[in-house]
Formats: sequence, C-alpha cells, structure tokens
Amino acid sequence: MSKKRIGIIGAGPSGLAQLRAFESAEKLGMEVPEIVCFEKQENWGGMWNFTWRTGVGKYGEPIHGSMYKYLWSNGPKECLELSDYSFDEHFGKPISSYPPRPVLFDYIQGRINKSNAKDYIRFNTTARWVTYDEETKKFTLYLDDLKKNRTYSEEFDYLIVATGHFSTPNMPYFEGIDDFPGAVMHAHDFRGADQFIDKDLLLIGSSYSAEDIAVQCYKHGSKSVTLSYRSNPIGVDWPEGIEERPLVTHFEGDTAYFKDGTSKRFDGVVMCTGYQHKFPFLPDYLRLKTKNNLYPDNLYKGIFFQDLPELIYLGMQDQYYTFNMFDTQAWLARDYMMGKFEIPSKEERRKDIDKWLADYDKVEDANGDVDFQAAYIKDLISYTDYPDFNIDKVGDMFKQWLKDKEDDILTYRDKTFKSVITGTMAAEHHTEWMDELDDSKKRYLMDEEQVEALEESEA
Ligand code: FAD
Ligand code: NA7
Repeated sequence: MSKKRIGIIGAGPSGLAQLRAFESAEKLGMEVPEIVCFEKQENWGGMWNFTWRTGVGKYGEPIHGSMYKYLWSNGPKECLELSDYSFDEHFGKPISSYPPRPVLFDYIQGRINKSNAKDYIRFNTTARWVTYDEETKKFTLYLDDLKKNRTYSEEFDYLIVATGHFSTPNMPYFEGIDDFPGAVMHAHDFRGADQFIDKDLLLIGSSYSAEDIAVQCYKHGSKSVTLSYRSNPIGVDWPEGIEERPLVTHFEGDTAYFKDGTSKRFDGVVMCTGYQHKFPFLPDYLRLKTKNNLYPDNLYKGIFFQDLPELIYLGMQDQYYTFNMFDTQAWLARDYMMGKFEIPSKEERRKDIDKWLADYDKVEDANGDVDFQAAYIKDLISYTDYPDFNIDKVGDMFKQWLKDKEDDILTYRDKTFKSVITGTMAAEHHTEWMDELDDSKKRYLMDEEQVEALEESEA
C-alpha cells in the first residue's frame, strides 16, 4: 500500500510544530506518512519572520506579516516555552522573560534547524485552491510556484491549514475618514513607531495591538497617543501622554469626534481593530467561519473540521498559550493521521464541541480565559505523548502577567518568571525596557559589562 500523503499549508510556528511532531514519531522508529509543507514566503517562522514590506510582496502576494520593529514579546516567554526544547537549551544561559522579536524568531528556528524539516518545505509556494473528492477521499491542492510562475496540483489524504489568523485586517469605516489628511493604516501595516515621533496619534481598538502600539509609540517619542474603544477601555493607569476615549463618531478634516462629545486633532490613525479568519484558497464548504475567540465552533478538539476531520486547522483560536498549544494540537493531529487517535461519530464530536462551547460561555474574565485555554490544552495532552509540562503553573504566570500589566503598563516587561521546563529563573535584562530602544539580538544577548563598554565607547 502506498504511503498516505499529508499537505501542510504554512510554515509558521503551527506548521513547524506539525513537522516536529512527525519528526519525533520518526525518531521513535515509527513509519511516518509522506509530508509536504507549502510556505508562500521565502523563509519560515510565520509572523516572527519580519518584513519591511506592506501591501503585496515581490511576487504580488498579500503580505502576511503584521509584526513591526521594536516588538517585544507581549507575554512572558516562560508561557510559550516548548516542552521539548527549552530556552536554556537554545541560548545556553538564562535570558529575560520578555525578549524582542528577533530573539524569539531565533528560538523558533533553533528546534527546527536541528531537524531535516527544510527538506519537507517548499518555500515561495502559495496554496491557491482546494477541492475534495468524496469518492477517492482525497484533497487536490492547487499551488503556485511563485519563483517559476508555475501552477500545479497535488493530491493529499489529509490537509493541515496552518496559515494563521492575524494577517487579514478588519478595517471598519468611519464617516469623514476619506478626507483625513494624515496616514491612515491598519495595525497589520504598522512597521514601527518612527514615523509617529512628535506626532499626535489616534488608535482605534482596545485589545493587544492597540495596547502595544500605544506603549511603543509613547516609548519612542510620539507627542500623544489616544486610544478609542468600542466596548470597553483597556482601563489601566496610563502615563501622561496616553489616554482613552470612547468610540470615534466621525472625522472632519484632521479632527476626530468621539461619542462623549469631545474632539481632538491628529496626525495619523492606526486601526487596531483585529483580523479576519480568511482562507481564500478554500471553498466555502471547507472553510472555517469564525470570529477571533478561544473556541471556534465546528472544530472537534479545536482542530478537526466537523464536516470533514481529514481537514485539520492548527492555531485558529485566540491565544494566551501559543507555541506550546500549537505543539499539543500538532501531536494530536499526527496521532490521528497515524491511526493512533480515533475520531468518534459526527454526533459525538458535536456533543464534545457543544460541551466546550458551554464551558466557554461561562467564562467571565481574562483569568477565566486562561483557565479555559489551560483546560483545553490539558485535554489535548491527555491523548498524546507530548512531553507533559505544568500547564497550571503556566496559567498562574499568565494571571500574574495580567496583574503586572494592570499595575504598570510601562514596566511589566521588566518582570522575571521561572521556567516550568527547566526551573531556571529568568535573568534581569541589562537595560530597563522603557530605556531600551534597540531590539537587535546582538544587543539583547550582551551582558552588563559589554553594554557598559559599548556605551563608554559611544560616549
Ligand atoms: P503565522 O505565524 O501567521 O504563520 C502562518 C504561515 O502561513 C505564514 O508563514 C504564512 O506566510 C503562511 N501562509 C499563509 N497563507 C498561505 C498560503 N495560501 N499558502 C502558503 N503559505 C501560506 N504570540 C506570542 O506568543 N507572543 C507574542 O508576543 C505575540 N505577539 C504578536 C504580535 C502581533 C503583531 C501578531 C499579529 C501576533 C502575535 N503573536 C504573539 C501571535 C502569533 O500569531 C503566534 O505567535 C504565531 O505566529 C502563530 O503561528 P501560526 O503558525 O499559527 O501562524
Ligand atoms: P483583537 O484581540 O481581536 O482585538 C480587536 C479589537 O478591535 C477589539 O478591541 C475590538 O473591540 C476592536 N474592534 C473591532 N471592530 C471594531 C470596530 N468596528 N470599531 C471599533 N473597534 C473595533 O485583535 P488585536 O489586533 O488587538 O490582537 C490580535 C493579535 O495581535 C494578538 O494575538 C496579539 O498578540 C497581537 P471590541 O472589544 O470587540 O468592541
């Protein structure tokens, strides 16, 4: 019998987790299926693979990346540590709890560089369309080799969608914005605070992007930052220079008017209004249709498409836990595809999904969100051999992080946490986060003496 074929779309942290899951089975002597991973960018790492580009890339594909310069981890690294590849193993010394993007990108690459994963990935290849044949039980995946400008198709028994869901902007309209004279962009296209130095900036939205872009622009020298919320303000004790106002009602020229009757002039507007789950390569009947939440409907165990479990979605939930959650999902997906995890009837699956949705309905606050996602991961881990880690302790760290942010939004990144994988206490960074304007890996990994020597030589 010929080997089953598995197609993975996307080589971000989720797609790489799937490759790693198969590698770990192979190392245990198991025969694994034939795997091909398709990545439209030139390199792996998904969101963590920074690009300066906005709009379209050199081959005319929509730019995937939404990350920007000066982005530092927005949660403790101890909360995303991979249970089979620790930070100690990668860096060989304790590092701080909130590293900048290039450092986390380096970590992501560390585990995968040790394997032959690159042999399975076709870079510069976009998944264009998918069909499923009920009779042959096979997916046909249509692909574009962007470099050769060539379209071709291949058949697969299982298809993994690991394309992320923080790339396609949700961009609402506000009356009068058409005539706003300054820059208007979505957070997806924000590439760093530099262009807003000495400017009055308006951010619409009140979640992670709004919070992080506000603090970054304040740190790098914006004159003022105003956040405008639809439902609830972020509500922390903002420093002078950052404030929150209710939703914008309309714009007149460069002035925004707010629901509370106030108005203010701005130089630029960034819509921090979230993202759409968008799968332009999937026909309607295979497409996951959901808003950003912790338990998208129609995914059994949060990954198997209810109408066709051979179609597997990784990382489609909103995220507290990230890399470690993707791993647990990938391990379970692997076991299903290798015949080690049995999927029950459609009715049973529906019951299970409904149970999770009912639990999610009862969640009241962010701490409850953390508990909910922890319970989900525990459930996944219980079926596989993914190396267990103390999920509850990680949950406690998330709760502490939520509290730290509330206590002081400007200094929470100076806090340190203890790894549940190695027991190592994170190092204090050589420079306080608010004073650290350089996010390069080179500077980050310097010790205090090296930083002092550098600063002396520059003085
Ligand atoms: P992605 O990282 O989005 O990767 C998806 C991959 O699929 C990409 O490489 C893309 O090119 C590829 N792809 C898409 N469509 C196609 C196609 N049609 N054909 C072929 N390939 C395709 N998480 C944290 O843990 N800590 C943080 O501090 C943090 N900060 C964040 C900041 C921002 C601004 C954003 C947007 C997200 C942040 N995240 C953070 C969450 C982040 O999304 C996850 O950490 C992680 O990158 C998700 O991995 P993924 O593989 O599911 O998706
Ligand atoms: P989120 O977390 O999905 O939040 C979206 C925000 O946008 C949220 O505050 C919404 O307000 C707001 N929103 C959505 N539509 C509108 C309209 N029409 N008007 C005003 N406000 C609106 O997305 P983020 O980008 O913040 O975070 C996504 C990821 O990126 C995250 O994982 C981070 O790590 C980085 P609501 O509360 O729904 O009223």
